[in-house]
Amino acid sequence: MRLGMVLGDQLSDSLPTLSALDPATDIILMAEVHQEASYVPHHPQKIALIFSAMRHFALSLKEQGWRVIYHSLDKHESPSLLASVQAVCQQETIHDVVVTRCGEYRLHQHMLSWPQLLGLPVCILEDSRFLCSPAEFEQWAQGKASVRMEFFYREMRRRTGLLMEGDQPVGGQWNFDADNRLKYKGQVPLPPPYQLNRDSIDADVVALVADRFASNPGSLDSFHWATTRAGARERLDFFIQHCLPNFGDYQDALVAGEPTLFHSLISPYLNCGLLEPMEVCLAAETAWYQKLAPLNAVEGFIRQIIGWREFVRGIYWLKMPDYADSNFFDHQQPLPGFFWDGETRMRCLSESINSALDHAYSHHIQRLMVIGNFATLAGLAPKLVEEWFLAIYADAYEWVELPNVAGMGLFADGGYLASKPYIASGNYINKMSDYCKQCHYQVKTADQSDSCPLNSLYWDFVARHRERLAGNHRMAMVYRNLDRQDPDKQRRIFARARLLIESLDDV
Ligand code: FAD
Ligand code: DLZ
Repeated sequence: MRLGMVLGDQLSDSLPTLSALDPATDIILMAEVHQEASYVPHHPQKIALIFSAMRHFALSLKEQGWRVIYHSLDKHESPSLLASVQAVCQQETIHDVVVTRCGEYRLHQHMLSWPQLLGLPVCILEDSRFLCSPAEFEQWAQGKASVRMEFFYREMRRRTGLLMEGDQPVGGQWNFDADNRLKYKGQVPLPPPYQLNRDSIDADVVALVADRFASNPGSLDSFHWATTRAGARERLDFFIQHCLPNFGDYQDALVAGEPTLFHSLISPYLNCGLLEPMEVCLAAETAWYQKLAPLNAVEGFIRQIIGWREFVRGIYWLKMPDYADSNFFDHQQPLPGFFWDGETRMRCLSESINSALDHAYSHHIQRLMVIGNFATLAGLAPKLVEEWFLAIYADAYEWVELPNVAGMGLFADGGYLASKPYIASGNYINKMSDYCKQCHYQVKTADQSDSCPLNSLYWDFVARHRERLAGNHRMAMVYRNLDRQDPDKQRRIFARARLLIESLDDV
């Protein structure tokens, strides 16, 4: 008989492993294992989501007639996925093992050694739940010194037919991003609160995680993730009805006390398999055809999924393992303690990091223009920032986290993914949010002892990295502005930046 291993982020009925096997003769193995639960200090909500979703998925496979062996951490403690497979192979007559290509390089490499370690053939199937395979991406990227999402995205629009009229984009434009930059000032009501029903599987898992991962960073109190396919689909439907119409306009907005705004909160479900990219995009496209949401919202949303999501995955598999060592600016600063406890007087960071600690979620602009921006300007070591992002978000798996953090957030890859660093002074945060008016620091100055740290760090960063960045034509204006600064003021700005960098824990 054949043994199919289903991982915690492979919870899809369409998984190639399931299509390759026969419920009448073959076995499925799923295992909660110490190694996967602890290779970074995952947020307890992330572990609870994955374990509970795994248990629900195992149940649904059994209902469909599969024989499922399930190793739960409380009843059958297993150190690793391999150890779980070995345990089953000792009890059953297994002729070969079938897996779908996993999401992370470290595990993929390990699985390549499984045939030798198990003494059995191991068949690794391509993951058909993505719209572009690593081989197809490699072919597209071939010969390009750097890659740009926009051109990849157009290919994906043509390939999927989403929002297309023949070979042209509907509305005559591929990208409506320029329309999607409004500050939110209550122009439209926020979505209503979203309620989730919990069952005894969720309760058991939450108790287990509270007990076993008590010292991991982040709170379990507001565990708010759906753990079934039906729950994830309900969340998608809620988004389409209540959030999508305003998703585009306020996509980049930041509002104190409102960590989710009009965002979908579906990335954890897409990434663990409870939702599939095409069904999500079709739901959004249908809303446009039915005139329930405007084109700037629907195009913007679909672009995130068939564009950014597939694009970063392509980069990950193309560039690993070297990508994980990227450090273009040679940044070495340790992570300030407030990344783990949220205690900082910078309102923008406090809002974004506390959202992550409380909910295992922050939205894109919080991740990019607040946390990533600060990490870049303050010179934090990419490896430490990457580990934090991988640990803290419910949607974080290295294939999607690493290119977003190293490539988009930190420009650590020197511009392979992004054409310039995503950096900004407090002015940008003030333009897009209501954070600054409630902040301890003054956003209008850069050289005073109470000036917004982003302002001082911004100018210090661009000056410090002139050699690396001045040749980038998209940075030309920034360097012109730097060179126009009053020299005395500039000295004070740099002095303040140095003080800040020496005491990052205290900002
Ligand atoms: P929405 O804003 O509603 O967007 C819809 C969907 O588009 C998301 O659910 C997601 O699947 C997809 N999407 C949007 N942007 C991206 C992107 N840049 N890359 C991949 N998919 C995208 N996303 C993750 O899924 N896991 C991560 O670990 C992760 N780490 C990030 C780290 C940094 C520094 C940055 C800048 C971005 C990161 N992202 C990550 C991308 C993005 O921030 C999240 O996908 C998004 O915030 C998830 O919330 P949402 O479902 O409400 O998204
Ligand atoms: C993230 C995660 C966690 C926390 N625990 C498990 C687990 O116990 N068993 C499992 O099969 N998968 C888990 N996962 C997801 C894996 O880490 C993921 O499959 C790999 O990182 C590859 O993407």
